[in-house]
Amino acid sequence: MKFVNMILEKSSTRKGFLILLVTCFWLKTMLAYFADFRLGITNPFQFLIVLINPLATTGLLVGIALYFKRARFFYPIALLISILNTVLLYLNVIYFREFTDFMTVSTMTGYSKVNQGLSGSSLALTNIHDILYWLDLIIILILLVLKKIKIDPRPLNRRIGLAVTSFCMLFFTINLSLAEMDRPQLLSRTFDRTYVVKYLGIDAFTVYDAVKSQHNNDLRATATKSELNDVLKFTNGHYAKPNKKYYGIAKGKNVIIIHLESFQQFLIGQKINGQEVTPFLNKLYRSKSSYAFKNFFHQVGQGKTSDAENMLETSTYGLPQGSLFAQLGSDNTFQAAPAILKQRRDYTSAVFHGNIASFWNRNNVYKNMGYQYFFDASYYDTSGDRSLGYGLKDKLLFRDSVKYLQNLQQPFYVKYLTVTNHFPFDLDKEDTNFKTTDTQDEVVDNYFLTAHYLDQSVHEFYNYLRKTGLLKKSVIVLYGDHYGISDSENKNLAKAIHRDPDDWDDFDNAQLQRVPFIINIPGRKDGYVSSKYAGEIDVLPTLMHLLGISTKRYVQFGTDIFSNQHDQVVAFRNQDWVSPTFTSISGDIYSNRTGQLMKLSKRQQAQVKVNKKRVQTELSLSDSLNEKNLLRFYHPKGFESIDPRKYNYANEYQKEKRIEAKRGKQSTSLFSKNGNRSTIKDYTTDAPEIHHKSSDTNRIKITNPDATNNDSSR
Ligand code: GP9
Ligand code: MN
Repeated sequence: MKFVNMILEKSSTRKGFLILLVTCFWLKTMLAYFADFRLGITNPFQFLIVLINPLATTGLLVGIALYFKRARFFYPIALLISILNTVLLYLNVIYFREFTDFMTVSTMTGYSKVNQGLSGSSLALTNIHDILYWLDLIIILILLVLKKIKIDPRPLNRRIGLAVTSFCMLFFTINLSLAEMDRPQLLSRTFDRTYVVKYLGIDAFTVYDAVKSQHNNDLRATATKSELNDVLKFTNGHYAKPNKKYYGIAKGKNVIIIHLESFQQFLIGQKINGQEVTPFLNKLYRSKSSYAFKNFFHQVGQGKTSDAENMLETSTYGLPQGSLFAQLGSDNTFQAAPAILKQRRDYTSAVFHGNIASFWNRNNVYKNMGYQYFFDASYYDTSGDRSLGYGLKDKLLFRDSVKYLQNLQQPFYVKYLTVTNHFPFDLDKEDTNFKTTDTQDEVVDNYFLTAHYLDQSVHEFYNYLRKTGLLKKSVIVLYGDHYGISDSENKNLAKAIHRDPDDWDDFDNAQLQRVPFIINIPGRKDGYVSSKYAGEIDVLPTLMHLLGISTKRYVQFGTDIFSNQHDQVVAFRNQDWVSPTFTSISGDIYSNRTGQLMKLSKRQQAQVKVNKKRVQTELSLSDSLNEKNLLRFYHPKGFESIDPRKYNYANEYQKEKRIEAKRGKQSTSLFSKNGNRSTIKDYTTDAPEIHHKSSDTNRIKITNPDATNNDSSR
């Protein structure tokens, strides 16, 4: 009682009243953080940041009341701000329960087509403890009415208002610096909305998102159709017509894209202590049924995996800063592979990925791309040692996806996003017995371990494909999305790959941006390793032509690699570029033959100028297309716009089963074709985890990848 009286007494001064409001809001935020959101706190430092992050913004907001002298303004304003702040917090709580994501400004204003905001179902999303979000305000109001908390008529000096505002701003700066220490480029890269909330709180996230979406909206509002014409002029002029020899050679086949996380070309054929690191992929690379490319480059920017996905599926570039998926993907118009294949050849599309759906904003982007199914971490048992930093281990991803893969209608277009071979390349001891390098650089040594593990994972999956007959009905596309070893570690890597570290320079760094690109069409006998220069931007037109689908009508920046008109100048996102002859780094031109800086002849100068101009034009037109969302003005023949509201990634398995049942004898799923028998027993894996008993199945326990903080380029 004494304690209560003390609080009542203290709260009867203006200062005490504000402290009471801030404390209550802090408590409610903690309730949301720990009972409702899943912020993925992975270390004590993050825990500390989470504890302090609501303070600066709440103080700043509630502190506005200090600028009002009269009690009849001061009190209502302080209360109103607290109520509004609670509304924002609570809406996010409800929203998170439904979408495992935070509300963006475009969702709130109804601008976004993807998330319809909260519908009639919101009542069902309430929880008994929700009363706690409101109880404090109700009690405070009652106490004010009953005059238990007394109105203090004495105004505070205006200087106190200024002092509080300045202090809160300083405190916010400290908060932001701590956040950047743990997660460099937090705001410029926008990996995941969860990150921003975790480090800066809901209020800061909302303001940040509002500024960003205002910027996007401005760009988009002023965009005109004529800007689209500039893009069309370029892409039409750049179009490379298909090579008859390859056009349609994979017609009607299933497409299986295997995204090899952080997998670089130098791994192919690499031996460590006499052992091949990736024996299976090496075989596939050289197989007579594969078209493989040894001068294929990744072209990602800060959006890393998501940029690679975007290029592969839309043949447009990522953005100069940040991730296109995260920044624009929720509201962008895409004319992407899943939609085109559905509309032109009735393909079913699906993504299998063992990380949470909100990472890189995939849950929203995939809808805009027309993906029909998205099997994210929630579809797998990711408990215990089944997952590592970025989610389910690869061997388990491939194996546990069979349950869903076998029920997809054929032909299908599916993408496997692997994760285990990701920085910092952690792997449990039980998952490997590969004897790796001893470079003293743990990152380099571990990289070979996880790459070896990935190789085995793909091998096991291939065995399954062969056993079930899927293999010969499919074209399998394998590619590395970007580097795993960053430039700062390349010198340590040099030793391991038998190169001289003292001789290492920017030219060598650029050459290491090669990643494998293998198109495996089982049954073909004319495969080869091509030395043509190409990049991720070229995959979509290449693949579509193999499937016998013309691409002339679409806006695509890449060109079919098999075409005689294929453009071999590969643009990097920072405007550097490589061609079969030159490598351009920050304007310096190296000879690919000698690896040395070149003195250019007149003719070479002219060629370099042409290449440079093309790279710059291409990147800037791609940016204008995406930043201004110009594809909304473009209606290629037969392309039906995607309405993301028609897509929903809940209950995917039931959805598959419903379609199977509806189609009955016409069902083309592997399961139906197999006499309604499961093919899971055709899957063999040596993954030790499947023999473990785990107590809590289907719980996402993925830790966020914050170990990456020692390298801001990741
Ligand atoms: C996360 C995975 C990794 O889901 O795709 O993304 P990255 O860090 O490589 O961009
Ligand atoms: Mn990646």
